[in-house]
Amino acid sequence: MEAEITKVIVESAMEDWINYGECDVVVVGAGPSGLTSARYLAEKGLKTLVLERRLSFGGGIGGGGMLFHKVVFEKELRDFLDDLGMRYKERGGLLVGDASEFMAKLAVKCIDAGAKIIHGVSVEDVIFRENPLRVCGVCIQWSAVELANLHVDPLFIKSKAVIDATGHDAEVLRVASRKIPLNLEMKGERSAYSEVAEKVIVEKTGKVVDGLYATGMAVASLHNLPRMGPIFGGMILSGIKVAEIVADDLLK
Ligand code: 48F
Repeated sequence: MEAEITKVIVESAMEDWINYGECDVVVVGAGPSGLTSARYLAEKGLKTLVLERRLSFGGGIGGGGMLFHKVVFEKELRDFLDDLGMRYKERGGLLVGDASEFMAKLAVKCIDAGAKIIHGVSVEDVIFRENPLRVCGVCIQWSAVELANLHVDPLFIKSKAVIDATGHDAEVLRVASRKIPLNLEMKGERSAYSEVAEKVIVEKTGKVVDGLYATGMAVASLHNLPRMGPIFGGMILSGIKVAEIVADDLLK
């Protein structure tokens, strides 16, 4: 039986890798903005792959606020949370719920919509072409290799769109800004100003260059926007917005 276990796992995994070697959208990071964007893209019928460095979902959700296991939302998020099946209470003009429930339900919606999520894989670079300049995929590596600091060449995924949903570090934008003539200046995020941050992060969400898009805190790092702490309305609305922009570009 052991031989069969190995064969079935390796064969099935290889089928996925071959199938997703070319896809419509690669979402880098399974935090709130990445899971939300992937869900909406998959719902629109786009072949969507989420690559997540860690072996878990949710990015910054799981830590709640300073490890208190709760996250908050603006009241405008009520319909979104109801659709998610998320339980919450209204308190102090905000909605509050369990971080664990939020990340689990975001992930379930994303997977049920048809997005493929693969854990333990890190995006270390992008693929680009010139004339016209565009991003057309990512270079990937096992996170274990990255953590072990081994010198191992990456493999590649071709895609029509890449979304940086890597959070505060904006890793995809950062590597692209160093290696591609994009004239991108990564200014880094600013100190906390929650109510402003929640709005401008959504306003500034969108395309960076053909084939490359940003959502969530990566947008704050790119545009020098303030941070907001453990309130998640902006992350969700940013994920929905980037999905609309990418779908408009790919389905037109
Ligand atoms: O950090 P993260 O939750 O990003 P987000 O969607 O949400 C930010 C909030 O959690 C919070 C906040 C606002 O409320 O301030 O911090 O913008 O999720 C980012 C995910 O991307 C993964 C990382 O492990 C995390 O799960 N990630 C980061 N870099 C890479 C990556 C990479 N190079 N390759 C693959 N995954």
